[in-house]
Amino acid sequence: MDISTDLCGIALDGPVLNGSGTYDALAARRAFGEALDRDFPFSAFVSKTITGPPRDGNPPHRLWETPSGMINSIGLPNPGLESFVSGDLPQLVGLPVPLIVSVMADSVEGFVTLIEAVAAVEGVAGIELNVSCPNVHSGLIVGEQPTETEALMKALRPLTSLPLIVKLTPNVANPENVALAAEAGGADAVSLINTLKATAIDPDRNRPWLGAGGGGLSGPAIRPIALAQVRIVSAAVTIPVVGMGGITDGESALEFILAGARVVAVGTENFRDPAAGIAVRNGLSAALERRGFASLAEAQASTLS
Ligand code: RRO
Repeated sequence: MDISTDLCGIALDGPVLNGSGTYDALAARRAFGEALDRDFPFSAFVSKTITGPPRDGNPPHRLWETPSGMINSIGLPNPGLESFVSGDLPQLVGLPVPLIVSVMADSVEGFVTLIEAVAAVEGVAGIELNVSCPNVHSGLIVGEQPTETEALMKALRPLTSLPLIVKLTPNVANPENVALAAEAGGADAVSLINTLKATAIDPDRNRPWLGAGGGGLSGPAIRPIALAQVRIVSAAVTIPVVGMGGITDGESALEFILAGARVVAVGTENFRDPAAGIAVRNGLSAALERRGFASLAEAQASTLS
């Protein structure tokens, strides 16, 4: 089964990526060594989101398991741009697959600094702009406003010829309006969905379980919402869509392709099984074959809108 594809010019040997922040490729390399490079679980790797200044992240607890899902309140801990560029980034460009670096800032100027620094590094294949984290409260959430999203993209687009992928929030009534704004501003692709705002209460302490009070829900519990949003967004825009939200196996990956996603990403399932990407890739080939598709491209083209 030929499952090779591309994402806005990035050639991929398969359509399964990781969701940003759900898989630590450097820790996995330390744990699994060369075996990991021989069968890396994803066809492109998306880094954890990086900010300009270093961040500690949210107070504990940061994770809460729900029926068929997980709430995270991680709060974007990261070493900051400078340390990332000199430390993790040179190792990440050495992974056996294309690297997409995820960045986030609370101002246009902050995004400019991040993009200029990351785009200058040889071997970076693309940049994902995270305008949708539910756990960072910096006033206006750019990705909730089409006008803000378009203005941001218009400011950033001239800075690099690398593909720019905008990570959309599901926490809006009409995600297609934000996607259309990203496209109008020059985005090469959109990825969705980020997590859904959620909380969990600890009745014994009579307060939220998560240290920051709430977080973002992910996992199979959100898959039907993700599928609906991928379907409506991919019907609205002409740029490719990276679909994610509760993918656990080949069948659920195929659901996203048929909903209009060009490629898919595995997130929460990586916490349960670090080799989930391999199972999803192999399962997708089998699922395509069972449905009589001759290739992934045929399934991508068969999408109903
Ligand atoms: O770090 C986080 O808390 C986080 C981020 Br940046 C994001 O984009 N989505 C999410 O669920 N958690």
